[in-house]
Amino acid sequence: MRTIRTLLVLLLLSMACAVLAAPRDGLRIEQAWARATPAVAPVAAGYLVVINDGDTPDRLLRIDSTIAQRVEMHQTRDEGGVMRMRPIEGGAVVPARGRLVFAPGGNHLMLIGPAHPLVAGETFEATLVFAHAGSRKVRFEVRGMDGDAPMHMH
Ligand SMILES: [Cu+2]
Repeated sequence: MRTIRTLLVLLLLSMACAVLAAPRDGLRIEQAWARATPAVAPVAAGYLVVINDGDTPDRLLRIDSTIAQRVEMHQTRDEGGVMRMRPIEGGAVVPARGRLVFAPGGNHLMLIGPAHPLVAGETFEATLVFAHAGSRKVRFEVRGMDGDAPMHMH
């Protein structure tokens, strides 16, 4: 009897842990950061990774933030040897059991018309709007400019 009760408690505990550990609707947002800007900059670049632990794909529709006039999602494409950037139309897909990556050299977030210069060490908040998961608040960390970062041309 005692053994059964112990087993039952253990079972309930493990279930509780599973519920606590389960991320809400399977999306996790990591490595949200933006690059520091000079005193006057028309744009700034931001990055983040969305990890989908679920079995259904989702779509990042838009990003709202008071840090800039607007935030665009850009993809980088090789067009005849020239790397060009274009807005991602219709939202960015987060594959099932996969990830959507915005990282230097590839897809990135373009902060058009920053409200103020981005200074390393500061943070700002943004809201990611997903087709299925709804709105998620994310805090971006501003990191220093490094010299070897590719210049941003549009
Ligand atoms: Cu861009």
